[in-house]
Amino acid sequence: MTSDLTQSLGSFVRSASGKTTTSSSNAEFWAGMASQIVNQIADSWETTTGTYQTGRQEHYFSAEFLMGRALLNNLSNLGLLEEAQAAVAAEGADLADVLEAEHDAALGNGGLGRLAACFLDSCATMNLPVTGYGILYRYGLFKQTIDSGFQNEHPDPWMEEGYPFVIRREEEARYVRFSDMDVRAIPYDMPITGYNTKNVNTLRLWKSEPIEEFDYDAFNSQRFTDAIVEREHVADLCRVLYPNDTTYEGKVLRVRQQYFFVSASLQTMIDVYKREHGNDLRDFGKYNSVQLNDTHPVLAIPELMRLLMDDNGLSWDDAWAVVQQTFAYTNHTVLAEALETWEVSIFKKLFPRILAIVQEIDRRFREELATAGWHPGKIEYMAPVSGGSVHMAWIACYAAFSINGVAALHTEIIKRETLHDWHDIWPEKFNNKTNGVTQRRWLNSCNIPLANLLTEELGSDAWVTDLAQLEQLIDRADDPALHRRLIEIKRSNKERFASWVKGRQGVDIPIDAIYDVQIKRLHEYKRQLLNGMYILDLYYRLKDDPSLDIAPRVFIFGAKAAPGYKRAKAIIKLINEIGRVVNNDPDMAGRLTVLWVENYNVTPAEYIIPAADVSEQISTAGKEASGTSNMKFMMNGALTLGTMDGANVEIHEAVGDDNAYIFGAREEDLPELRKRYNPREAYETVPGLKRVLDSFVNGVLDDGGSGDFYDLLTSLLDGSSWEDADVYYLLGDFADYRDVRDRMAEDYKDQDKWAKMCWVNIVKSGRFSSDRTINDYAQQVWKIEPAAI
Ligand code: C3B
Repeated sequence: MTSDLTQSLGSFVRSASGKTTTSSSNAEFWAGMASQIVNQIADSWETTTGTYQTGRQEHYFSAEFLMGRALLNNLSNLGLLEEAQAAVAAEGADLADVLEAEHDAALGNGGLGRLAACFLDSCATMNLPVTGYGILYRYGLFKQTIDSGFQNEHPDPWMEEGYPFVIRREEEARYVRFSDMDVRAIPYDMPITGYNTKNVNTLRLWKSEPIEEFDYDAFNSQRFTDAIVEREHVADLCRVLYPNDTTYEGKVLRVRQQYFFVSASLQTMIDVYKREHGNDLRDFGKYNSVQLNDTHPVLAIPELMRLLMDDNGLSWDDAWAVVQQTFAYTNHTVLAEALETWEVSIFKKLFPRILAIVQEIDRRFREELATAGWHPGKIEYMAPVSGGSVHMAWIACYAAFSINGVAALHTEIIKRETLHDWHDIWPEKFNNKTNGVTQRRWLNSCNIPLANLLTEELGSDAWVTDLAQLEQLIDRADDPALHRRLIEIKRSNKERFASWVKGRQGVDIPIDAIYDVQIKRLHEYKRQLLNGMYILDLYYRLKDDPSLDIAPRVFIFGAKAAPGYKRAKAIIKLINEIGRVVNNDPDMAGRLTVLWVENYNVTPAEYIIPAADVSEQISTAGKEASGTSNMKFMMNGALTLGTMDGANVEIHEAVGDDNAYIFGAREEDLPELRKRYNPREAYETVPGLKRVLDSFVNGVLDDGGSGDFYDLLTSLLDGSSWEDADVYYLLGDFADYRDVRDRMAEDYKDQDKWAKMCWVNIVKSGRFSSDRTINDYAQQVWKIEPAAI
């Protein structure tokens, strides 16, 4: 019997391509099948939306959703993989090639955006009434090329050729007003399927368009260019995702983007509320709550005040009560440069009414704290408006009923430092929600051989929706036959990755080697440079003593640097220079290989992670809020080489000392250590370190005459003053990192021991599923219940 998919695929593909299926390209097959999926889920989608709207709902506001590819994920969720394979084959094409034709939806920078995407997957799978709201950027995160070792950036017009997974909802457009322009906000809804459920949740992405198609007056009066320029201004709003991760730029366009999407989203929520529950908005917070993903959507707070008061007649006090019931805030970083503050003048220019509301929030805040007897200095520091700036995090902390960090250590640090004034006054608002990742994408779909093994061992695939089930398999850790299978699976994943790299970048890498991986945004605190320094040191050691018996190594990097982050770009060049030296030295052939994976993104991660043996999580302790790739590696059987930072602490706790490689200064010791710290002394005394650092400037590595490597060296040895020399403590941690990394590579030689450690990591990864995280949010913060259709 032919299935539904097989019967109709041909017509969907022909509709997409306007050609016979024989002459349709893989991209056209992709488009046809994507439409076919939307067609299949349309009824359930509408039902789900309707069902959610009658009860209490959660709304996830985020400027970023790093979705990656959608087709495979949807096929797998809907249980249609095999059918799809057969359907495509029946038309003479190959499903793997069709899937490979899809562009990543890279509407995010890094961890924060990918977390939002994992959360949506978990919410849909758990039938939770949660809707995501964001921006339909025309250009996603830039495409990276590496040319002579340098990063170059190129635009990413990800949906220019059509993208069937977003549906334009003309009838649900809203208006968003700025002082200098009014724009139409048009929602593009993306269906979010869950695993093995009929529910289909929604990600609503807003696009800006001019209110009038065209200004014919301007056109007719020969001001043709004016008419065009005006349209372009409006389109500019959603044109591009700001490519900064953990830093912000005080740019007018960015604050416009933020206001645009939160205003449109709140307007929809209010309209739905009125339709379902009547016109008295004082109960709005009974039916709705909003999670603010970092400070990017915090303008929602004054905007909801405005909508409730100006458009719906609520008093200040009633509106503020609603606001305080509605918003919860997640902090994602302790880095000072990430705390958004906007000049008052920008607010004055864009939306004076919002500024007036923020100033009134500020006035009342100051009054409340003064009445409670708090110190004037403290009040001034915490005030929403001070020093000519609006402090978005302070507005969030004041208005929100919940403030959370993203890993246990991170939450402790924000309570103690970043947000300690707030914790002094409102300790009950604070809670921790350790991040998680979806095992559907990050294990079940991307590592099929391992997924099959787990299902076989467990006797069912229950782990796909309940990852903690794997823990039952802990007593299998000592079985040598199981070790063999794990090793074989890892090897086959390495082959798959190597051939993908070969096809993409034209380079060959050895298969039988330790795959040692660091993939994440390029940032000084993440210390990719420390990783590079180790490689260079190992290279010199092998040159000194070619008889050194080490396991062959492939060092894999993937990272984008913010285009304006000069030092991060210098580090990319430096690592590529180390690669050039190592990869071109015949003595290193088959022993050391350095690979830079260009244009790192969600899809490359899906190839890299299953092939990895070592997960580099080496940030300076206290700086990485959580990390999430650490969790993905763990569930794919890679071992963590990490500092006691972010969620590494909890991974270490889950697997124990014997199954993780921890090194480096502890967060609680760093202040004392730093007082006595002299990087120049480390440079002189730590064996090998001088040789490594000297190569930055002695001609071994070539920065193309830019002086960038000299700057890197200076930042490590001298800084601009003794206080900021080597702020991220690379030289302080170098020796310990080298010892532990060497020991790890030694341990790899005992393959049974290694496989056993991998197994422990896999089966203990349950608590790092985003299902666990979302369950915690749903019960403790959002107070929502599953609503299966
Ligand atoms: C990141 C943090 O840097 C990571 O430690 C964390 O795991 C993720 O968020 C998710 O919580 N982060 C980011 O990607 N972008 C920011 N602007 C701030 C934090």
